[in-house]
Amino acid sequence: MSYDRLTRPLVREDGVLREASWEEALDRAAEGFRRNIEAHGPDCFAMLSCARSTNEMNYVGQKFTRVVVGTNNVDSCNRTCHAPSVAGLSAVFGSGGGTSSYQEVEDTDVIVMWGSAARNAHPIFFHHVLKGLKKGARMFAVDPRRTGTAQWAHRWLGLNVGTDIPLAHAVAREIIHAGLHNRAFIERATAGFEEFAASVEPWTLTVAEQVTGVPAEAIRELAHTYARADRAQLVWTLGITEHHNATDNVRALINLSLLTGHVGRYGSGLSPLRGQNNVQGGGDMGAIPNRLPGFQDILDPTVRTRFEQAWNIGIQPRYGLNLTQMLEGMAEGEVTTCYLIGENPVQSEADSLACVKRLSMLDHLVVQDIFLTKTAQMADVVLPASAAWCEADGTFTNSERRVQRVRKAVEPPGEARDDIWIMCEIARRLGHDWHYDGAEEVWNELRALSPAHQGMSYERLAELQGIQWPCPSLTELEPPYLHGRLWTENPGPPAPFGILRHSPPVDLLDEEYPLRLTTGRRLDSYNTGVQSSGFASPLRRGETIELCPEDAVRLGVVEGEEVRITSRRGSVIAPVYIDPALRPGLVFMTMHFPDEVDTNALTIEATCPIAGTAEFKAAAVRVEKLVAVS
Ligand SMILES: Nc1nc2c(c(=O)[nH]1)N[C@H]1C(S)=C(S)[C@@H](COP(=O)(O)OP(=O)(O)OC[C@H]3O[C@@H](n4cnc5c(=O)[nH]c(N)nc54)[C@H](O)[C@@H]3O)O[C@H]1N2
Ligand SMILES: Nc1nc2c(c(=O)[nH]1)N[C@H]1C(S)=C(S)[C@@H](COP(=O)(O)OP(=O)(O)OC[C@H]3O[C@@H](n4cnc5c(=O)[nH]c(N)nc54)[C@H](O)[C@@H]3O)O[C@H]1N2
Ligand SMILES: [Mo]
Repeated sequence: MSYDRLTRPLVREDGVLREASWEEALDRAAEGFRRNIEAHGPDCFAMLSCARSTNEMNYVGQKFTRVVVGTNNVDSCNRTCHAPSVAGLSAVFGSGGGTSSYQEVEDTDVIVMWGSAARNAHPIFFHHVLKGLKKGARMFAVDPRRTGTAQWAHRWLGLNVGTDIPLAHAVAREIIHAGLHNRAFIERATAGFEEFAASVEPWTLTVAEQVTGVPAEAIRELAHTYARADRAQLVWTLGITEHHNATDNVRALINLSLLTGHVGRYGSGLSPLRGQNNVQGGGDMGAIPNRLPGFQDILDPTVRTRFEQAWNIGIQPRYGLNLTQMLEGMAEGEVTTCYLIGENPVQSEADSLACVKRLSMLDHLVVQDIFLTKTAQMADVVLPASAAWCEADGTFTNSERRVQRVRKAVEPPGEARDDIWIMCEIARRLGHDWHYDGAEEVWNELRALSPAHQGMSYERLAELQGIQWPCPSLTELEPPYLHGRLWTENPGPPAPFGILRHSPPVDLLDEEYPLRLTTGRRLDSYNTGVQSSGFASPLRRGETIELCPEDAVRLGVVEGEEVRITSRRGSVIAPVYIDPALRPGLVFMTMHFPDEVDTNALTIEATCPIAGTAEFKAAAVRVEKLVAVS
């Protein structure tokens, strides 16, 4: 199916959505928020802010939450993907950003792609990878599937799903035993090495081979090549972060960089490639429950005071609810109203049936989107927005922390309006008379409050075609990589090694559910398909249940045959696709076609306790041949 753009506001009447004027829809949206906040206090409100929209929109979104409502309950889809990367990097280095620039992957000796299908999911970055390979870099791919990315690698390490910590520990142990760790760097810039070395000691190559399924020789090669390289880039994405112990996974990879000193220098670093075009920026702008704009900690009283003075309000000195906690709050009746901007949780959350139940418990749901998504269909008020990437002015921030301008090129369809305009109209109805004369005014307000963005005027962003943060000065530029301090005489606070335990996927395999389902992406489609389902292409084959040839034979199924796949939470039917990139026991599905096949009816809502991210990458399932009814 394909979606049509939303062109008029909608309000629910007698159980159905009908068209309404902007006046009526905005009044209804504001009135519902007011009713709930008056009855239950500000913490009954939750906002999901759009990682597809601009920095300026996200700044206004979090300001709406903190100033108009008075809560820190604001989050976005960052929770479903890279919140663990941000948590892990912040814990070690004090900053949640990827440490390197894209260019550096062209000027490095070793590239490790760990749990990342970058060829499909990050084609611009992968273009830089290809240039690096052409210049002689060696590449390793660590992925349960021999993906298109892995096909470019010199070595593919096909590990069992959820065994990344054992693999990283074995790499670390091998580096230490071979004496290849960087003693000077460890001594100067890190903390906790002795304890770390002791903690990885049980992970011999032999033990790791048994647990991970990766041949000892391949683990040894990765360890020696990474440690001996002059410069090395460690790149990871959701294969690492969509697990119940995801922040530990991230820390396990960071440990390898601390052991070898592959961080804080040009060509050596850590790159979690962010998913949606502006999910990095959304977090930087404070559209997360624990940070104010400029990624400044809400618990820091000096930071809070600066914002309280600028905004003329009090800010709660505690973290708000993240997306996972918001959904739990709905189930418990504590979150009763939600302003949902450019997110489709009904189809993107793990265990989608549970998510629908929770959203339906809300007293008042406002959805602001460019399409009438399945989530919007549940709303009391639907507000038609402009598409930020071509119908609005502002900035986006990519995975290398580069802020770039986007410009309005076309008018939004029908009565659709700019995200910021809509929020300001609701704010006005709730007693806050905000006027922004365009996105630049919002941006300049942010710059005055965020040291990392201070030097980025629109003029300079245009002139330099984008600037990476931190950029505190209007005339100077910082190096393209972070944490150069680690290589100086005064390295600052030491970067701690993480002491981590292996914890296998929560959804256990047994006789009833003997196969491991992992989910992810294809090049030709986007997330829940809302924005990519409307085109026809020979590339597109809709949802499939991907099996390796051996499993297909064992199950007696052939390509194209419809089969049933069942987990402990749900069951769906889709055709088989046979893919030799998979290993026996592993099944792969996308999340792109939920209107036809709801993959997230199968996934488990086991979440990382630190970051709140769900284990989308590991469900236990069985696949069954359908019995013909005669
Ligand atoms: N074409 C396209 N591009 C996209 C998107 C899209 O939908 N379509 N979505 C965007 C978004 S929001 C995001 S977050 C990114 C995601 O980008 P990626 O993270 O690169 O994509 P995924 O396919 O979700 O998963 C990455 C890999 O993790 C592997 N994996 C699964 N389990 C494990 C494990 O236990 N360990 C390891 N090491 N690997 C494992 C999978 O086999 C898969 O190849 O892509 C962005 N770009
Ligand atoms: N099984 C499984 N599930 C997953 C994942 C997985 O790997 N496997 N990955 C997870 C990940 S990484 C992510 S990021 C989530 C994605 O989850 P969602 O963000 O919920 O899904 P999207 O399809 O990206 O929806 C984005 C919405 O933003 C709207 N939109 C686009 N531009 C604008 C704009 O300018 N303004 C407004 N107001 N709206 C706009 C689109 O119409 C769309 O409805 O899914 C998660 N779910
Ligand atoms: Mo994502």
